[in-house]
Parts: sequence; C-alpha cells; structure tokens
Amino acid sequence: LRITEASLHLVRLPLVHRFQTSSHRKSHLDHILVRLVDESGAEGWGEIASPSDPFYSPETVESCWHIAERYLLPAVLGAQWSHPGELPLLWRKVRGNRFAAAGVDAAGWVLWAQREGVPLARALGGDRTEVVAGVSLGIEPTIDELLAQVHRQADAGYPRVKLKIAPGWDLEPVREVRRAFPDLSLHVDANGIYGGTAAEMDTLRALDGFGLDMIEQPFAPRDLLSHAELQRTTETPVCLDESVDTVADLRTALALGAVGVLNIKVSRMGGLTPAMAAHDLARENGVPVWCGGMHEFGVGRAVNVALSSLPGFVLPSDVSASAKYYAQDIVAPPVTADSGVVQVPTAPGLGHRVDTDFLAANRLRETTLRA
Ligand code: OSB
Ligand code: MG
Repeated sequence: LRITEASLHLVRLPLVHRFQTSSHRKSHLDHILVRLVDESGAEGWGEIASPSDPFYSPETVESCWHIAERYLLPAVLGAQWSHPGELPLLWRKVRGNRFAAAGVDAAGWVLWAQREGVPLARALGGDRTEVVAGVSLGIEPTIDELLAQVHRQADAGYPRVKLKIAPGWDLEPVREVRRAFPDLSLHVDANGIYGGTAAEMDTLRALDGFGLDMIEQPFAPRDLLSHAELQRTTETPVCLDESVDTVADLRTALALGAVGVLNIKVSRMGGLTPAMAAHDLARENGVPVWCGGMHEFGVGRAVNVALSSLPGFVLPSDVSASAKYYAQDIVAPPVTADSGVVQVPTAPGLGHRVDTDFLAANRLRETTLRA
C-alpha cells in the first residue's frame, strides 16, 4: 500500500459548554484533520486533537501543523507498507510530538481498515459491541453550577462523572457532588497541578472518604515518585494520564508502584499502535485501563470508541456523545450514547462519514502534499 496524497485541515468548532481545567479554559477548539489517500483512491481520516496552548502537553496546534507538514506527511508519502502497525517506524526519528503523530497514525489505520472491509474496532482486535462512556466536567465558577452540570449528565444516563480539581477547588466540590449523588461513580482529575508537599498529600488523602474510583494525575507528569508515594498511602487508586507518553514510561511507573489505573489516550501516546501496546502491558500487569479523550471531533472520537472495544478497557471511557461537546460534529452520523452506552460501529473503517461540506465551512487552513 502506498500513500499518494496527504492533506491537513485546520477546523474550528465552538464547544456547547466552556471547559476549564487546572491548566486551561476553552470555548472553542481548533483541531487538525488528516486525510490520507492511497494509490487505489481509498481514503482515511485521522484527527490531531492537540490543544492550542502548551498547557496539557508541550505540543500546540501550530507545532503539530509544522511537524506534520514538515516531517510526518513527507515520511508517509510514497512509502510502501502493508500493515498500519508499520507506520510509527516511518517517523521513528521524530522525537515526541505524539499528538501530531497520532492523527497521521489514525488516518493510516482507518484507511487500511476501510480497504480490508473491516470496522476499525475489529482491525484493532477489539470485540466489544458497545462501550460505556463517562463524562468529564470542567471547573465551574460555583458549586451550584457544577451540581447543575452533574445533574444534566447523570440525567442523560452517564454512569460515571469525572470532576476537574485544583488547589482551592477540591474537597468542597467533591463533598457536595458526593452528597447530592451518593451512588454515582465519581473520580477526580488534577491535570498535574499539585506539588507533592506534605499538605497537598494530606488534601489528596482526605479524598479517600468520598468513595472515588480514582485520583487522576495529581502531580506533574515526570513526578512518578510522588504518585507512588500517594498510592502507597491512600486507598483510592492513583490513575496516570500525562505521566505516560510511552510504553517505557508505563514500565517505569509499574516498577515504582505509581500506577493503579491507566488512562490511555491515542493522542498522548502517538497513535493506535503504541496505545494498544500500553493496553497489553497494563493488562498483563493487572492494571485496569480506560480511554481518555481530548474533546475530539467525531473522527478522533470514533477512533477512541474503536480502541475502547479492546478487552482491557474495563472502566468507562471519556467518549461521551458528540452532542456533549458540539452542536454539530464533522461526522455523520454523530457519535451518540444511549444511557451512557455507545455502540461500536459495524461498518468498515471509521464507521462514520466525514461531512466534508461542514468541515470546509469551518476550515481555517488547508494544505495538500503529493508523492
Ligand atoms: O486530562 O483528560 C484530561 C481535556 C483536555 C485536556 C485534558 C483532559 C481533558 C478531558 C476531556 O478530560 C475528556 C473528554 O474528551 O471528554
Ligand atoms: Mg486527565
């Protein structure tokens, strides 16, 4: 198989509800859609879901555009390959820049699954027919507004809600949400904002009383020792997100006892092939995994649903319906959830058509490269 044409499409969509984490606040998102076409005319779409600012990871939309245009697409164009597992080898000299790589990697997988006539989920080896979705809620201006958001999502049937926390917005919002929803599956995500001081460790340990499913990424990405210390001294599982960019990071975290649960993001790990390798390693070590999200448009969301069909994804994924994020999505049909359950598509490839008219209407920039 040979890629003869590759294009990048920078698309802006407004969010239905603004989103604030310990590190950033957003009311619209700019993601880059990647389209690969092979010599037979088959196409595959992927999504580069990097935030605009380097606050979640060092990457930005502009760094992704640059790396994809200058390095990744030229590496893929004209190369011969027979299985998408070979794609990361084409850009193995490129260090980091995993969000950029993930979009190109996913486009290759989708194109290959389309050509083989199999749904992406089956191409990955997943056999679930449906995936349980949770929702991720940002930091709200007041506890009442947070409670209103939790009500909305719980009423929609989502069985798990994750709350973003930060110093000054932790014990109190969690206490109030737990009081209002005694049986809801709840967890918290700090996006690495806590410093690992004794006082902050105490605050995080005080969360133990609220029956949380996990505490996600309390400390800085490279601070595995603080995660290990918290895991040794708390009942609540410690989940890693930003700390695990590679399978080697996961091996280190396992060796240190720093990972009780793993959030696997296709974007953060640089594509489906490394994401599946992390899934396999976590599973062998008895660490439950779930699929995290980056507020993907429909292309990246459908890829996350496919990945979540693998057997190790035993906890709800951040793959809520398109409508939780966007009034209109770039795929048709949009991703939908029924009482928090998303059906895994059975059509070949992505299982959703890219609405190229809607995409073009919301496109800020485009470039096409040919072999
Ligand atoms: O840490 O999981 C995170 C969004 C932007 C940056 C970081 C994170 C998130 C989410 C969104 O939690 C999850 C989703 O896509 O619904
Ligand atoms: Mg997270």
